[in-house]
Amino acid sequence: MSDDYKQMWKDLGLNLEAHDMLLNVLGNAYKDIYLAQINRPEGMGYFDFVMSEVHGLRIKELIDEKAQGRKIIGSYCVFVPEEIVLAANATLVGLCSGADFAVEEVEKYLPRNTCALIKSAFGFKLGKVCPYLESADMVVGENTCDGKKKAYESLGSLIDNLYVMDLPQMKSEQGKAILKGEYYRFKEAVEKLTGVAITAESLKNAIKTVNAKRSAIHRLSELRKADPVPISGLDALLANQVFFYDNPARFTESVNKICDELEKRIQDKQGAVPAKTPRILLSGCPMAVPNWKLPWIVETSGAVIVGEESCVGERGTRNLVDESCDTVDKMMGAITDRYFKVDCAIFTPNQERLNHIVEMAENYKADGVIHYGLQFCQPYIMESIPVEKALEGKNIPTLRVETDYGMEDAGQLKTRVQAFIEQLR
Ligand code: BJ8
Repeated sequence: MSDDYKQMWKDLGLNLEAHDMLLNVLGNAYKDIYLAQINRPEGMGYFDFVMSEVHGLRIKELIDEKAQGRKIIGSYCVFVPEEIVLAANATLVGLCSGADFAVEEVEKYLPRNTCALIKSAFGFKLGKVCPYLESADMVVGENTCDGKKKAYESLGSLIDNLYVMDLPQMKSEQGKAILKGEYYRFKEAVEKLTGVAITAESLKNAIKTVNAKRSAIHRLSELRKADPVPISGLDALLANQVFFYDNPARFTESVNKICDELEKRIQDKQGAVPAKTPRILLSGCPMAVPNWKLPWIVETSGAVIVGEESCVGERGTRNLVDESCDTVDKMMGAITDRYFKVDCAIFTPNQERLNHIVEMAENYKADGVIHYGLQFCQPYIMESIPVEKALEGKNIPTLRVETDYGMEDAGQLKTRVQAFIEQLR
């Protein structure tokens, strides 16, 4: 690592020793899992570069933006509208992380039976290892599951710029009104932070930018319906993960470039794996970098992942904001309409999600579904039972998996996944 980067991390207040440790873990996992793959599209070179510079060049870009007066806003949930952030001339970055860190310290703040995603957010703060978090001028927490909701009360004592967004729990008209009210409150907070008043023009442009980013991901997803599938699930997941912190325009361009290549691969019947390889749909909790454990197990056990029903995947990216509105109020309404369709398991009842999983399994021609629940995640683990029933009703085999970020259960998981794949053949 260059001395410039070291100085930059030091200026951000990172613990350099702990941060080096984290980068080593990340680099080794990437090498073992990603660079070990064969038949990768050439366009994935861009994502290899992004990952090698994830705490380097991208952070430097953010610091340069800050020097020019632009604000950085961090978020832990796909309910935080990037459109509003961009329209106020700020940058949104995802903060969820997929690795355990500073576990002992974390357990001074949170009970042991808290999901790994929440613990990891605390670990990255307490260990002082996340340059995204440390460069954020505002961090948005959202009242989704009980774990996050209560955790933000403690996180507020560690982060002085925490903003909490309330969210409804039911998909009713009142629920939508709550969300809309919260989006207006957020708009005001962002305008106050940046000193920039959002106009119809800036909001329209922001909607177009985010729609373009989501459309590129939709295009990528569409191409995964082919057999042989032209890209591995691991690579597609990586694109979905990078979605949260790359520059939006550059990300869109890079994903579209890969799609051009994948279209050519499909014409040539060239796959990331041979035709007729068992196809898996993953469904459940989000997988943040570097949480690649389950996809890696699946794809080294003779199957390929063809879709993710996840917030780091189709649940987070499907649906665009209507671009035809011409006033800020109408656009705020269109933004609310789009986000209100996100079928997170915190909603009750949540039939929409069950329908969407069945629909995805059919559309992506999945031979089976693996439902992934993070240990202690009540909403998704409870919902995994109705999910399994809905899929059983359509004769789609399902495997329910509960795990965390540790590797202790990798062997046992692999045995279960292999047996499931065997049953699909
Ligand atoms: S919209 S899925 S990103 S809340 S895994 S912290 S649910 S106990 S992450 Fe999420 Fe927004 Fe919903 Fe999506 Fe709680 Fe479960 Fe932990 Fe979770």
